[in-house]
Amino acid sequence: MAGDYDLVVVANRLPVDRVEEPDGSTSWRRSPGGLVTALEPVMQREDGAWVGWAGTPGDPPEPFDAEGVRCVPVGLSEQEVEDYYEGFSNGTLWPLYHDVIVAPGYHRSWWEAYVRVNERFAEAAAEQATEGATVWVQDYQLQLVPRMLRRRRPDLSIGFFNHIPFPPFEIFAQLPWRKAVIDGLLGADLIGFQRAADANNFTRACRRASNLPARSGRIRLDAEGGREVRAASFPISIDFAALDELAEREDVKARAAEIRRDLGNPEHVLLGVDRLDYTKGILHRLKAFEELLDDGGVKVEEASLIQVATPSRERVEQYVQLRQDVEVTVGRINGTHGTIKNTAVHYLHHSYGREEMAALFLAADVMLVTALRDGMNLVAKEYVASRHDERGVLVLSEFTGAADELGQALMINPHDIDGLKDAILRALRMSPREAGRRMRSLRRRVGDHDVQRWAASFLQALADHHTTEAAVSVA
Ligand code: ADQ
Repeated sequence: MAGDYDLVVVANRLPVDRVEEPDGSTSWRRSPGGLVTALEPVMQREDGAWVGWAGTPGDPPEPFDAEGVRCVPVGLSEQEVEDYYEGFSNGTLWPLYHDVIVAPGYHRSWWEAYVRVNERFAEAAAEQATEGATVWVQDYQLQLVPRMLRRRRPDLSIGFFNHIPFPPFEIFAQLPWRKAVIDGLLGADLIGFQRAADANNFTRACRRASNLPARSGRIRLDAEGGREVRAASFPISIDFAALDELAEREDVKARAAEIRRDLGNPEHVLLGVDRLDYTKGILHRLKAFEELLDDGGVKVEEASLIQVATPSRERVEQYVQLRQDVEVTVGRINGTHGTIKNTAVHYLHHSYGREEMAALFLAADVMLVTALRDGMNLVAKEYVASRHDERGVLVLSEFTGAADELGQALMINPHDIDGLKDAILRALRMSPREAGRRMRSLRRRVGDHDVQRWAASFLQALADHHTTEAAVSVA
């Protein structure tokens, strides 16, 4: 049964959040986030539908229209949230795909829930898509959907984008269901990754785990009449123009000045902004800052570190542990180095609106991105987009996807604490001239490669590939 929509996006979450109005009724508000921004114009132009979970367990609400997009909720039971979402997605795949920073759990009950829930998403997408439609599946929670969808609807053009890294085969090989995951993804026509290295890792996994002929990002499926799947990199980005404009607003600039004043106008403000996640290297960053205070490289009267850590996955064990470790560390640093007047680390376990985020970026002389592994890291790009004044220095981990593009940042290996300390000192002492030169180049890169361009280039590549394949199968 075909539906009405030419473009169907399938993602774990819908692009809207449920809000309770004062009169007790519920409404839907667009959730913050790059994916929504990137896809909204295309979705409105193309008659788009978005299939995803509404964020609360239980029966799903009926499909509805919000912000010009058809939203089709998929339901998850309480148990499925535990097994599919917190379990297999965030307790197995997330650590496995991020260099096993913590040990992944392998539980058959989690896998079974993952398969079942992926079927449900595929079913819902198949019902919405019109004959020959394009379906774009997002991220690691839904890797089986492309194959499940192709079985139901061979007429569709199917794309998949992985927002997180794809690990080297030696790590991926741990996964007891590795062949099923590869087969699930290969239901797509085009599989997009953040970095060329991720696409290579995937191609190699196809060869090693599934014995498939795969070369230069093309995987041939002889069992399907020689159908070819393409794997390539499409580095995601941000809405540069919107953030650039926001950071230029007088009220945002005034707020940035107020933040610095409230900190006591220190000479240097350093900033970290992350989901509270063990992949982000928050503890490494704190350790480097603490050692700089210990050995006098930085003085508490001169420098403040603001660490914004968004609450995340609070029911997953390793996240509970990380939060404790971060809070103990911040407490120790402030206890040792703080004075009545000066606080060394301002730790904020909150979410903020766009204006406040832009003001924080503008207030910071040095942005610290120290992830141990990160698909892209949008925060690095957001900092750059906010610095219309061409000031500020970005310290960036070489283990982020962003490092492939942002060569003018100060690159660091977060495991090398001495190297990280040196980079922080270098950032603090950098001449305005050098900082300006670097920032200009970073801004050019992000400005030219924004999220609109990312979405358009993925969809164009998918259309091109589908046309070529159709021509081959007719010939
Ligand atoms: P994340 O791991 O969530 O994304 P990131 O790319 O940095 O990491 O995106 C986080 C987003 O949340 C940013 O837009 C940031 O501004 C926002 N944010 C963070 N803290 C906030 C706070 N306290 N208040 C408000 N907003 C906050 C995953 C992958 C990344 C990949 C993205 C997109 O792990 O590697 O870049 O998807 O593909």
